[in-house]
Amino acid sequence: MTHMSRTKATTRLQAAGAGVLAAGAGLAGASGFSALLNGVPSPVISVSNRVVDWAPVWLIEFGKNNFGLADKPILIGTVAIVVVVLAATAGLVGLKRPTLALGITAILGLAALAAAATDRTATASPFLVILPSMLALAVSLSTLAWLLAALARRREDQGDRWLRPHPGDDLHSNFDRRRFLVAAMATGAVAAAGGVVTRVFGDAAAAGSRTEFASNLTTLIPAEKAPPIPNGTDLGVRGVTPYITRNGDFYRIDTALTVPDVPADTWTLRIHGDVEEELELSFEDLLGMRLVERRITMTCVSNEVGGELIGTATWIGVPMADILDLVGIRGGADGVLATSDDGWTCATRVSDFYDRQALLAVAMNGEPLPLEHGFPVRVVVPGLYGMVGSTKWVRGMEIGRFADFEPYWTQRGWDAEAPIKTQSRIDTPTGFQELTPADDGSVTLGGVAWAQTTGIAKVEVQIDRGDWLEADLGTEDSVDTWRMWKHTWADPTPGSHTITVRATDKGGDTQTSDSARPLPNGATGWHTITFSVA
Ligand SMILES: Nc1nc2c(c(=O)[nH]1)N[C@H]1C(S)=C(S)[C@@H](COP(=O)(O)O)O[C@H]1N2
Ligand SMILES: [Mo]
Repeated sequence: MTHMSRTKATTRLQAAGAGVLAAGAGLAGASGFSALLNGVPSPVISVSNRVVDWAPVWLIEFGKNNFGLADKPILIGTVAIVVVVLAATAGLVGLKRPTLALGITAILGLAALAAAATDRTATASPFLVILPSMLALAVSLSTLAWLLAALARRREDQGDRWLRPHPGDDLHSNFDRRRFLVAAMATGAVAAAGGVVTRVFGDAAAAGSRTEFASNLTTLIPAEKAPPIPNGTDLGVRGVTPYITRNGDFYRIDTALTVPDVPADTWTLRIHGDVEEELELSFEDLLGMRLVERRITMTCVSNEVGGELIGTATWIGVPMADILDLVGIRGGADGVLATSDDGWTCATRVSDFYDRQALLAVAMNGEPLPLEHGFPVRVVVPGLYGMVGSTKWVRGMEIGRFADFEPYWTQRGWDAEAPIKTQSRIDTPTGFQELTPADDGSVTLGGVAWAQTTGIAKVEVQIDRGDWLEADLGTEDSVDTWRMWKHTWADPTPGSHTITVRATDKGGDTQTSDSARPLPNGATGWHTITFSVA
């Protein structure tokens, strides 16, 4: 490489770096600023929220099923990478055409501003909501202009120098290298300061509120306690999910990229529409009502056959029936459109809230609701997939005609009504696992089956396409929870095998073997595992 081309390459790198630095300072500054405000997402989050709302259904399903809890960081990371690439490009373009570079930056900034202005998760006033992206725009434009100017000065000088017989001994170019360095360091400092402020002030106010409620929770005695879990409910087979899912292991599905921050003392639930009397409940009001405790298995409509988007918890809350009785539903109204703090919506039939004994829940497994699971208050409806009933961070309920509502997922092609389908899952063995027979030569196969609000009557397994064999069932705790099953294969032959499972509910319906994808109302088909015996 010649001296000149090496200098050119360095200059290009510096220009790209200048673009990234300027964007980084703008976005980090904006994120620090939004951390200081309530209900104002940072520009990167607002843009990511737009991606979530506009993404095609297949992509969202792919994310939920393949990345699980990591889908959110992966999305935000992807948005960040795109920003870095665009910002580096703007910097490079700026070497020759600074005005164009500033134009590109301005367009990106305005796009972020538009995303912020239309962000459904923002709860602050529209003016406050666009402040961080305006700051991002101002900071990245000014720092980019500064950095490019410093680079341009250097280039001119170096251009002169290349014409000289002895390059390198130019005091002037050393001075300007320093000038660029100073500008770059100042920009970097703005970015770092934004990062620190985000770190220090970005914590959810709800976290403190949750800790406070946790210490009062022990004094909260439900009027109606759940009966103890009967002996034999959990069969204790190794490798099978525990009967009660720990909060930390409970699947999480929602459109929230940052968990809505709702301290209990600011929470209210407004119930309006076709009601005798409009009502606004505070958290204290809710705790003053009749609390009941129930074990309920929740399931996501996106759960694939054999999937893990399902879990069982003990919930404490106020029966939705009591709430609806309190407001008095006017004749003709048969639906409730619930809205969450982050603007997600969900429609449920009034009859489902009554018949399925839905709860407005405040506690999950003896703790306040975890922030990701809806703190301080969420709905839980037994027997309905989460998207059509179990609103987290619930803030509003509009009573009206079910057929008139167009909630979030219905707008995206999912069914308005989605009762949970009877399903069964093999937990042990896992795919291609090699099982070692016990001392008596047997191997134990096991898993869970569910048919919420109906109950499981029978689970059968089929080994290597042989006869269907009835599995042993755990004791039934409640029809609203899953039921454990196991099958002991007394004399397995060494080598490769398959096992298939199917359940029959108490209505006499056996799971269909037809396989269907989750869209639009839940997956069907039998779970099959290939494994081997040692
Ligand atoms: N506010 C809000 N509530 C929501 C959702 C959401 O995206 N936003 N997703 C629903 C879906 S699709 C499911 S399956 C359940 C999941 O509840 P969990 O995350 O506590 O398991 O929440 C439901 N409630
Ligand atoms: Mo879901």
